[in-house]
Amino acid sequence: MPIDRRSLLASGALLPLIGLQARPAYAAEQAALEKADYTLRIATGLAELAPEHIVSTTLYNGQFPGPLLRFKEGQRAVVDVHNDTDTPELVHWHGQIIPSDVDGAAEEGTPYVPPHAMRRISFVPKPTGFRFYHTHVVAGGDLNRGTYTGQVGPIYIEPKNEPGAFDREVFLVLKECEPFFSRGGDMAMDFLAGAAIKELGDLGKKADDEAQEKTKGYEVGYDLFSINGKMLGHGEPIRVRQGERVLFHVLNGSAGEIRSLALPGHTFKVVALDGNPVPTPRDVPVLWLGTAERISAVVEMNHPGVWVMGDLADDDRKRGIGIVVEYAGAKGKPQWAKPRPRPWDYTQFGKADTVTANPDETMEFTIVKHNGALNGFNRWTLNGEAFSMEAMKPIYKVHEGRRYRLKFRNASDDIHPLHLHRHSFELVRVGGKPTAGVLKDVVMLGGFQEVEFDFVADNPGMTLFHCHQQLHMDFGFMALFDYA
Ligand SMILES: [Cu+2]
Repeated sequence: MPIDRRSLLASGALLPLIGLQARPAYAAEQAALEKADYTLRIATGLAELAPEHIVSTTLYNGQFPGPLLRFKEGQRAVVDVHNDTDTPELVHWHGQIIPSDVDGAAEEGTPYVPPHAMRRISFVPKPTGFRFYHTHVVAGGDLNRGTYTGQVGPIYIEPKNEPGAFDREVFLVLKECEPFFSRGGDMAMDFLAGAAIKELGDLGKKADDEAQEKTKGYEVGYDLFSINGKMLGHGEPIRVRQGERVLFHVLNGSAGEIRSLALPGHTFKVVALDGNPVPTPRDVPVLWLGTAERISAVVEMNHPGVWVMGDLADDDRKRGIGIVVEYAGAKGKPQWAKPRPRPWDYTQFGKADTVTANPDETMEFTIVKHNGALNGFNRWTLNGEAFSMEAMKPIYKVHEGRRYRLKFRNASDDIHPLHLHRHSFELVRVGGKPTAGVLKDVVMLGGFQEVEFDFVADNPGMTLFHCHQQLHMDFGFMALFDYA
């Protein structure tokens, strides 16, 4: 009797003999028959932020921001990524603990989606909560590439049991458009808790003195700002009823800006940071989010009116970064009032008992800015080394199962949203204060400050660490970890 492949595979008893060779072929065949859970199509398109402001950029499925993708905990997901552009693309599944070949970073070995081609991606989504997806290509000096485009979208990974202490969920994606190069910026810098460390200031001054270029490098500014793809006053308002508890999932989808968000007369009860529930939920008047950070916060709608929920920066809010919140029955022009400033302190959401497990190893990184060192762009070094996109060398080795403490010392005046791929980390010390129990994948490090966080090496494979400011990561601020 001739044995064809089908009957061979159908005969369970033979499977162990076929072993590893036959399985991938079988899996690929099965996958081809399977319908993808989601299809993402990367292509240029138009985003109408307002009738007078229509932007041409690269989008997912022609939408800005990209569609909300919902996954289920523990349930394998299949996503087809079509690249209709002329350049290679990568979709990064930010904040998920998944293998390197699907994570979406070339530095980790994820294959690109070639121009005018499709790549099928499959992974088991985790951890639960608010995550997001975005492009992970290098932009360098091209403001039509990378996260300067409209390639960003929210993800929610549904837990098997949702506590659900809210009436309604609203996702907010904060994002800028029309980037341009400038010298110097006007970003808020004084909102983080903690004080500058003199030694780091001295190190920064030394680097400034040694720099051949005496002018600071380029920064990126933006003309237009949006929430959920619309400038303030141009999208649908968030319609609420008195007494409602609204759970906001806020994502800073910027390429490099820090954002704040306030709703006059209301407070946010922060319940999760980067999608991970915090040990101590707290009421705050203003949310602060570094690039790529997410905050989930409940607002009790107990102050009827028509309000502007917006950024504290007047210029940016006037150019679009806000959304109207309208109570049922309320009328009139949307009102804005700036809340009194209060420092943003991650440790307030931590455990009262601040004892964390001891690390097996500590690694220290000193961050230095070299003004205008790369054709007018600032060059960034970690312990004297700028990441080389050519060499892509994993300098740092970790051992599976061990707990690592990473200590970052910032000898620059910039705030850096530090991001570790494929792992969550626990904050240990921020702005001089110890903490425990706050799990994140991005943390802002203040100018001339230090931050310490721990991660357990529990997801083997190449692992990228970088500053989430596109302009910083493209000019040296990256490091690659590999499992020994
Ligand atoms: Cu940075």
